[in-house]
Amino acid sequence: MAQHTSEEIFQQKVDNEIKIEAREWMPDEYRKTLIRQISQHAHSEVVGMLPEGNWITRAPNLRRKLILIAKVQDEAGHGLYLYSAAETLGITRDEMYEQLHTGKAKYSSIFNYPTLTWADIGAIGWLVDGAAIMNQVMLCRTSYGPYARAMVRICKEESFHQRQGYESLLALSKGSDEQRAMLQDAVNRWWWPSIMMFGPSDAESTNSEKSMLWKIKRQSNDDLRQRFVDATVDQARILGVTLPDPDLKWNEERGHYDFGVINWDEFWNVVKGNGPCNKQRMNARVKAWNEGAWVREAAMVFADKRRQKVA
Ligand code: FAQ
Repeated sequence: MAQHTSEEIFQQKVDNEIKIEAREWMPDEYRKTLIRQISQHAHSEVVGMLPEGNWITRAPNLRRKLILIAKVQDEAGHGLYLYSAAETLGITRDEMYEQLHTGKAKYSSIFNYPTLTWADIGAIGWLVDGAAIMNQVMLCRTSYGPYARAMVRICKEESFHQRQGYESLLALSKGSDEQRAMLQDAVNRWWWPSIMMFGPSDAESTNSEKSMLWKIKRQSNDDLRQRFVDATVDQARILGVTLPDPDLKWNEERGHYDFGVINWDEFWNVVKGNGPCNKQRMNARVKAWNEGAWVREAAMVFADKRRQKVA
């Protein structure tokens, strides 16, 4: 009988939709790319709290404030599930934070844009959470078990976030001329960065080939981006806003919307740390880490004391 290599057995499991679990053999590159993607995803959730947190004290009424607080807390929770999933692969949480704080690990480009008005909070829910779900639904079926299981709950919460964002924009769309203008301005600023969230084009994506083979990713960056555009155009119509792309039009032959050329220079500039808020975001995270040192220390002492008591 032919002997199978560990790599062949691993690939067969992936091909047969059997989840890979933490203690099983996996190629080093699979482990590495999962740590990279999951930790960057976790960092995105945590940094993603900053632009929204900025509006908690200024939400227009109590209901909106409660919803926003709950949403920001959800994002913290998503970060924690994801850090835990990454830890199962043999990296510590401190190492992941270190990578974020030193700029070695990326986080989503989208969170380097400012939230200038209340409408930006709705636009984040509608467009940013909308793009996030479009990308993340496939991750519920990703080949690595702990990541897939974390994503099930995250997607449920993200889809609620998307709907609350849309509902809050719908309220603005029925409001005064000023409110409608604020809504349009937010959509004008968030549309292109949301399209960019899906990452570079398939031709430029360095990780996709391996990630698709290993079923970490199941759909390409460009396919997901197209699905997002197709789904969003009708929603914009209902809101009564225009999308800031003169080339956006239905293509009967393709059965999809065509859209304009993405400004990839802007995307890479933001990814490399030169976006409007990169420095501000990183300073806020490093400050929170430094100022939280006493909490971590106190928690460790408390845990040690409890352990001693139990023993
Ligand atoms: N920003 O080869 P690919 C959220 C990097 S969570 C920055 O195509 P891959 C929730 C990429 O890392 C949003 N960098 O990479 C929320 C790679 O560099 P590396 C985050 C980006 O991994 C909502 C290089 O470019 N979601 O929004 C970006 O196969 C509201 C080449 O790219 C996830 O992380 C970008 N946009 O595909 C929170 C989902 N795109 O690492 C608060 C999980 C690409 O080799 C409020 N991640 N790069 O140095 C993924 O699905 C994938 O990692 C992609 C990128 C699709 C993001």
